[in-house]
Amino acid sequence: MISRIDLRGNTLPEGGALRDLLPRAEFDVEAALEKVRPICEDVHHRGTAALIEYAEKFDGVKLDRVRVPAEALKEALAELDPQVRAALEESIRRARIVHREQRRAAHTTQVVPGGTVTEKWVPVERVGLYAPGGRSVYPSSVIMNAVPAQEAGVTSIALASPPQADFGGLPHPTILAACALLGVDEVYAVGGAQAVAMFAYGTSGADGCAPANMVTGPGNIWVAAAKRYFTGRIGIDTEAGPTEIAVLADDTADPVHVAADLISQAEHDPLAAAVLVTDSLALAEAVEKELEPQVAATKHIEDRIKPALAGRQSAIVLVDSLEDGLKVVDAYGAEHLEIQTADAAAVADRVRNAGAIFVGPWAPVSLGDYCAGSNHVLPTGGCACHSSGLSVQSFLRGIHIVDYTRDALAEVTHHVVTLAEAEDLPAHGAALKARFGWKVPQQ
Ligand code: HSO
Ligand code: ZN
Repeated sequence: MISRIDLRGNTLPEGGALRDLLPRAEFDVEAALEKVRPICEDVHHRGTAALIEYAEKFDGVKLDRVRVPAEALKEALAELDPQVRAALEESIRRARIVHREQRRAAHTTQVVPGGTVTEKWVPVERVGLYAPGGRSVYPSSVIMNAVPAQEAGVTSIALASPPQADFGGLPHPTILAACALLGVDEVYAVGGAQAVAMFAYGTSGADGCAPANMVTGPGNIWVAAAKRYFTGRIGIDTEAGPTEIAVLADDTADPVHVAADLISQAEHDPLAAAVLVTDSLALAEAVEKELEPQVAATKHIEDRIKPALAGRQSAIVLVDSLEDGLKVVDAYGAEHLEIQTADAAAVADRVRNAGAIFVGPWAPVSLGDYCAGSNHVLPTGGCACHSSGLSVQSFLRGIHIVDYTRDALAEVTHHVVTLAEAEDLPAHGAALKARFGWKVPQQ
């Protein structure tokens, strides 16, 4: 069901070669780009009329408007199962606790007497959130996108989600209910690349959507391609690829837990990656054995879990020591990394590359997916080596405010003029000299 990569008895390959041992599944955003380009440009030129046509073509729904009326949000909340409502509220409450603490106050640094640089943090003005429909109707992802934006102070937040034929052309009711709980009341029944285009360009008319400065939220390959298409024009979160879990475990780990956690993320997608890295052959064998009955007992067996576990993106990697295990997981840079070892906190402390780290036996990835308080929008595909998950910081811009007195400027002018001349940019130096009678002030 899952392949083994035995690295024992060998010196580990370095960096890139080590990473290549665990290739990610093919997720060709570049190829999808060609297909989304005309869709995005069509939305640019024809606005809502194009959105309505694509709803019919891709979602099989005839719409006469794309903006979801306020009553539909209220109704979805009224009809939400009370237990689901309670769980969503708890998820929101915990996410708010964590994200509120990420806010940053302005900070002023005195560089020299009379010379200060202040960094102030300003929220993005308008954000478009995307929530997928189809196989991945995740109200939890609406929470994970909306809460950091709201806690950052973004005042204008809109959400787009595909119209569903089964729900009268509205987005899925749990998505609408989650919006109502979060206080997101501007919602559009628009899916795929066309939703990203709607946010990027804006649309006009009574049913129009104002352009957004940033678009975040998970989506399929078309959404990822549209985000790439608009990179540079609007802000985006990191491109979301298939979900992945890595577990670094020793012989103290419980194979039942490890198998359950690997399956939990394989459940998302046939391209999902589940990787166990261990120095214990006994654990590897026990997990292999445990996977069979657990997979057989779950729901999405044939369409997602089996292909995900059997794919070359998933494996059990045997290493000589935890030390080597740390090298492997650092080279891999998993979206989610569980540490299931003795003294797990100390091992977790040594990890450098992971989207989020889950420590010990009582912090499974599924907790983080819903109710840990942490964010579940995390870098995939090895992007954890250079990027972070979604946070309040994602929706803030740090602006430097430079404030110097005459004396403070005079004192440093000779250095500025020297550097300007060294770069053959004399007008740069002149801008300072103009303030001192076209001379460099004496030191
Ligand atoms: N594990 C997914 C998020 C998710 N899980 C949503 C359940 N619902 C990517 O981090
Ligand atoms: Zn998940």
